[in-house]
Amino acid sequence: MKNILILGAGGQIGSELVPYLRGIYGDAHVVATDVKPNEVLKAAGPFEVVDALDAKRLGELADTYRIDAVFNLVALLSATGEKNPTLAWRINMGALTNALELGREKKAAVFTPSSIGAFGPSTPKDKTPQDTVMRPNTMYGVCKVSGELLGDYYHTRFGVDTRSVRFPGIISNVTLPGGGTTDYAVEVYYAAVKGEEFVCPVSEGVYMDMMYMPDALRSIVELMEADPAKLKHRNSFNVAAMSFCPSKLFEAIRKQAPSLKVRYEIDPVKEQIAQSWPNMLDDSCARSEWGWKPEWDLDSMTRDMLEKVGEKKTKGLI
Ligand code: VAH
Repeated sequence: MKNILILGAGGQIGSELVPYLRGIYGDAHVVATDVKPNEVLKAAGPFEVVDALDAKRLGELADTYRIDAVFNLVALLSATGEKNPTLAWRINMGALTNALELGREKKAAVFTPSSIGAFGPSTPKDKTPQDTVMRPNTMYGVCKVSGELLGDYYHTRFGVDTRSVRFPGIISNVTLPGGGTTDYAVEVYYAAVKGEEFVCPVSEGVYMDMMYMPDALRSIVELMEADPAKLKHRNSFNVAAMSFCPSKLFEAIRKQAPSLKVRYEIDPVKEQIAQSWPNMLDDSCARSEWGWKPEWDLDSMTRDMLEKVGEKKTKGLI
């Protein structure tokens, strides 16, 4: 990859993926785009305001910057998608279709994340296989399964180099996530640092796969740089790092921030979604086909999150 175009660069993943990629490939080789201005991303490299649904404008940018890889991060997340399913379908699938068409027309590789949200209540919950039943009951999940099928179609039908991972809930300390079922696992660190009571929207025993952002960023580059001859799968690889429920997370935080106070106010939409997702994925295919291996666990992530979010509080940023 020499010139990468990022769609949806201002979101939770994009705001950290852009600087991460610029550190590897060079600032001028990573073109960040988002539907709204972003001074932080613009300060360090090429940034364009563009709607990912505007195929014509995307084609012009791909020519201007001689793009050879497209990373599509545009998504209305699971809980938001249930509030406006038709909008979620239009945005999520419109952006992905444009990214895949760019890949076909410009002979560019295409990365777009799938999610544990692509699985549903009939999927085996423990050690969820790479290839298994996928009947999600959320619009987000329907978009993710459809996206996986489209990604494989563009590869087999048009030879586009499409690759993807099924991300767990991603924990990060730069940009807060918005509208996701796993957002609680990010928000609680802010409550712990600020000494505020945390109101948890999902029940204490519901397990979900989770991953720290540094592992997520590395998984994207390692997959995109992997030898294509070794890939038996493409869209999308199970990747896993840790699995926990709210009570396990709060226990880990209290080891370092003992005064954390929590109460539960169950959000029925988030609870239903969380209960429909797997407890822990089997990521053996990612490990064998391109060498995936997580580096962060719950305790090391918690130490780093409390330190980084604590620094934001010290600087008056939160
Ligand atoms: C969500 N954070 O909660 C996203 C993610 C696996 C969860 O897809 O919708």
